[in-house]
Amino acid sequence: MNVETCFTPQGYPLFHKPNAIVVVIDILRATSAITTAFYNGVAKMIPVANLDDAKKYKEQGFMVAAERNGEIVEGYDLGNSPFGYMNSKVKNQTIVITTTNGTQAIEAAKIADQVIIGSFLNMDVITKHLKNENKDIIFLCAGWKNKFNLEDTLFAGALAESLVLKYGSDTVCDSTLAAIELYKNAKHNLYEFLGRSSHRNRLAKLDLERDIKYCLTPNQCPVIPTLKENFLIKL
Ligand code: 3SL
Repeated sequence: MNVETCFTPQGYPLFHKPNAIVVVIDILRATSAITTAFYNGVAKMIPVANLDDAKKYKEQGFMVAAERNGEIVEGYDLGNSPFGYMNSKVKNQTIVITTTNGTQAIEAAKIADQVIIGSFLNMDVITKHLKNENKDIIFLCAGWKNKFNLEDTLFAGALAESLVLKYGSDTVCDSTLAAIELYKNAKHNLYEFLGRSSHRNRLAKLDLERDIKYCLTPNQCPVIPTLKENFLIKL
């Protein structure tokens, strides 16, 4: 098992290996919101990278979640808060989703054999799945507008640490080693560690501290969303 970490969607082509499992990571908040959605009974999600495609789905009558720069895009049904999915209205629905970075990362990974959605909320089930599959792994961090971010890297480090500690690994690339070291420094208080990070502050200004705390709490939603063709479904 070879464990690599790619810090931005744009970098993904450098890492792509057809048979590897790609774990898409956007802790604040897209992959946390998607994980929460499936845990609360959403049947299917259709991730789209741009607002034009989201608009077409909206015109066809789909329920659409649209977020840009942390805020719900006017005219859409949901934004990107996990709490928006803790509602019986979403049960058994197919929901289209577009977000600033998370859905760009999913789009970049679409060419892989297996794409799964990772967050602290489903950390242990993801770790077990990766172990059982025993394939090469690429952690694909959504980052922020194709730049590095701290929270996605911390989660890549958390997963890598638990895989390597529990099960060993053949190769770990330098970016994964860096992610593990960061996580070791942060794990005692992730929220505090992220205190000066850009996206935590961006969301705090939007009064979304509650979302941040929730997204950093492990194992609240033991489900694995996975991409099948253009849909996300529960594995
Ligand atoms: O970048 C994204 O895709 C979003 O997760 C950003 S936000 O947390 O909704 O602001």
